[in-house]
Amino acid sequence: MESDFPLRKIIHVDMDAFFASVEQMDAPELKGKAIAVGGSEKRGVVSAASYEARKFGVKSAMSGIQAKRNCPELIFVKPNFERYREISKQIRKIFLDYTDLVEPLSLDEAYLDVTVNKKGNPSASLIAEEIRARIFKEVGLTASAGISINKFIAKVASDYNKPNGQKTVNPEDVLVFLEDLDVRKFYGVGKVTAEKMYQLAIYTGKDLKSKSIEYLESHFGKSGHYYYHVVRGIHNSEVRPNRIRKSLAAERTFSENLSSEIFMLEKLEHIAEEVSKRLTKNKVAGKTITLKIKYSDFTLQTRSKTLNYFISDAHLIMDTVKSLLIQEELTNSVRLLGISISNLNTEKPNKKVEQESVSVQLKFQF
Ligand code: DCP
Ligand code: CA
Ligand code: CA
Repeated sequence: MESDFPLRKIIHVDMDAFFASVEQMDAPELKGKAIAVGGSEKRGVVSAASYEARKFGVKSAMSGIQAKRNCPELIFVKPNFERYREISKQIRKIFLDYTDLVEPLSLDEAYLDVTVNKKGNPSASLIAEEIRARIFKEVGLTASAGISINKFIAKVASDYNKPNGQKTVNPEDVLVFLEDLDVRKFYGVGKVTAEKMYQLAIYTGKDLKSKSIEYLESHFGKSGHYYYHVVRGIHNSEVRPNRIRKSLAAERTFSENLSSEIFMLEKLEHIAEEVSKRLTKNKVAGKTITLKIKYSDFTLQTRSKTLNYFISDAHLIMDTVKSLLIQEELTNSVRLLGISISNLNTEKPNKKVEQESVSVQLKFQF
């Protein structure tokens, strides 16, 4: 193991079937039942599926219609984000009893650096046990955890014994663990990249490790550099608490691909309103508007425009989004649209973006 840097003890905690488990906890008649949060049997997309529903192949991002087809007894429940945020705060409070180095990745998961911790407990595995037991007792939900020397391995390991389990990858086991790992399980390797790797006969960490950094960079660009290192157990990214928000975004995946720009504009208006609402809530405004388009073949395109003034109003956001949408013809039908706003007025002004500028980038999702 190459270790020119001190070994850290990182825990990744991730709640099990988060939205679905919350709904089952709050409505006991849903316990033990196949439920889907979000979508309906006629339209929309499933956000979360209970473990009972997963047995029938119901998954997040699946259309409601398909989900009902797979599982006729499926019960659809409306999401209640306020409630998920409340629970997210409760679990974060538990984490903070152990360390201040807590980096939330989303509402239901976070990295914790417990190398030095408030309990003086040298065992990260025991801390993870304790945290999971407290989440169960104090919140009423189960969580899973991964424990290892860096964020990447901890994240991958938290899925290993899911649900309600944990997995520790000790320093001496890191290299073997990574070699045996299917590249589809690598954090940062999406569906498209995984397919590309499979086509290059890269199926496992071991295959990945046999490739030179030049080879990986030539096929995967900057990410190649990342893959080359993480597979060798090198991932120095620190656990960063209270990351200062650099952007705000909202997006929607559609159950049917869209090809008409009129329909897209209608969807984008809702997304712009959501972004605007969140900007207002956070008392910020931004200058750079980015339109994200994921095509039906999973390629991802982003188009951005930087204004020379800050905006937060939904109509103003939409004006820019419209110009970005018509800027260039769409190459395919669209499965996801998103809007993000960055260059927020909470940041120090950046000289480079003071000018109005437009940029287009085409890349694969990873
Ligand atoms: N979510 C969503 N849309 C998606 C994926 C997830 O709205 N495409 C929401 C619902 C999930 C929550 O985020 O409950 C957490 O996502 P996870 O990927 O962690 O999935 P779950 O917690 O539902 O399941 P798991 O037990 O596999 O972690
Ligand atoms: Ca989860
Ligand atoms: Ca998660």
